[in-house]
Amino acid sequence: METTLDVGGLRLPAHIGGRPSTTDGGLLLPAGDVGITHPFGATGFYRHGWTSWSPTGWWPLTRASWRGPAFESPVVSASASSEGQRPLHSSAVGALDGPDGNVLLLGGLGLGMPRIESDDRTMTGHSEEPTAPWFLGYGSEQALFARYADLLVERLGQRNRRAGNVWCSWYSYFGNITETRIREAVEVMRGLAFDIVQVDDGWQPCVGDWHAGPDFPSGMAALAEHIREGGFRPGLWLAPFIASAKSRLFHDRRHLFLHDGEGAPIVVGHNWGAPFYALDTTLPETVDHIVDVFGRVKAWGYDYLKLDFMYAAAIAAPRSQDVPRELAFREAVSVVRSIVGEDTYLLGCGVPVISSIGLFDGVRVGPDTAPYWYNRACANDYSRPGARNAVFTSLHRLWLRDAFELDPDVVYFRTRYNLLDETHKRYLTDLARVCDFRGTSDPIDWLESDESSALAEFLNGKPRVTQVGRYQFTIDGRDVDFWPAIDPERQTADHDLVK
Ligand code: 9PG
Repeated sequence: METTLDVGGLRLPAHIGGRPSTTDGGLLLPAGDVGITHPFGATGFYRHGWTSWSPTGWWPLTRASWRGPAFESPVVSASASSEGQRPLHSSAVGALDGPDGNVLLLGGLGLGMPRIESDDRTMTGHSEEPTAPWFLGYGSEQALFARYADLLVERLGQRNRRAGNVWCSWYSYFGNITETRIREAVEVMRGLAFDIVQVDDGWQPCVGDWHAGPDFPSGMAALAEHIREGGFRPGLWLAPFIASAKSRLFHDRRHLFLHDGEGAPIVVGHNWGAPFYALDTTLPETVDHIVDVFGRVKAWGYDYLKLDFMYAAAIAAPRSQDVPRELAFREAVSVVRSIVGEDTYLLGCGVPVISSIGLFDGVRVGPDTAPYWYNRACANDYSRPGARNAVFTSLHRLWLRDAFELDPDVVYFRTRYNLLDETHKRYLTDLARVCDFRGTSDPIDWLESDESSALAEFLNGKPRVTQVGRYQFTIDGRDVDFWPAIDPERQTADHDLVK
């Protein structure tokens, strides 16, 4: 129906699916397409990426280059190209900057892949499965995003386990881990305030084949035991819903994978020197496989699991059961939860973020950090590894803090093998304080003594954080401004971050 919406003192001409109702902070609009005419012109647009790694943040509507990860284009919308998207689009929630400091927020409240688009005159909402209402509000940014998060939590649930301080192997050793390296890392960490020692990618012979590889001759249970003896809880990385073209699983059980209409398995990404594929998690035989894998992992004694590349279970594809794709993803994660139990901490990585609410204890809310600020070869691609990209997207997802723990990815104290300068490192550690989630990959024996003291202080700190502006905080009374790290004008120039 055509109508005029009264929201937060604005009167907005709109086309909506039925009668709106009022709720705290704004309006609920019934399921169905939404089209709103706004008076703000070419203002700032808040864009939310579908997955952990997808670019998320405020962006001028006039700015052309906004690249998402390649997999997001066919996944989120068949029509969007991966570069120079017009109009700007967003997953689940979008917002526009008003001239008086308030924002206009439109957010989907369900799992049907809600999508927002905006240009200088309109903001529209569309879902693949139009089953849930929308929240629309005009008001203070922090209050409105918090209200939207509450509405999501009411519908999808909430987890409130704490991970504690995490050491993870990825950002120092990458895929080159061995049993010996992890054991040595544990030895030098003894007595430090880490809670979790998490073994990342590289322990398995191949992505898809979840058993100990040749560099882990004592097996994964023995390693978990060693980590526990060191005084830490053992954590493990898996990408349980994908398999590399090189894996035994893909070779032997190809019928478990998502296929296109012609029967060809769908490539959902390239990594580890080969394409990789996604399991059809709606097949009973796949469920049996997932139950097997996690039964084994639990028996090994890992109680913190970093589950990666999880978007694969939610890609657009024909499935053996015709379930909405984000629901298929949630059901598959629920199978994992039913096997590992409530006491296992599940960290979602590469997850569809909004549909992870209520399932994961913690969620990676940005792309990978790296021991460099950003990669000039792909400066406009905010989904790529790089400290700048991680700060940018994670900082724009703080409003999700009541839904799950926010993992902004690791910080660095080392100077060894590190191109980050002190300012860059400080942005990461301050981001971790703001998110209240502390992780690093620095092997303790790589640190100079002042660096290990700084790490110890970071791990033991309980800073008081107050947000005073979109990018401004006080941390234990110290003013912290992330704007220089965010400002798009400073990022793509032919020089590094202006300090
Ligand atoms: C292990 C890593 C680490 C890291 C994760 C994830 O698009 N990509 O090809 C892509 C590759 C790797 C990646 C993210 C995206 O990193 O975020 O912490 O666990 O896997 O392989």
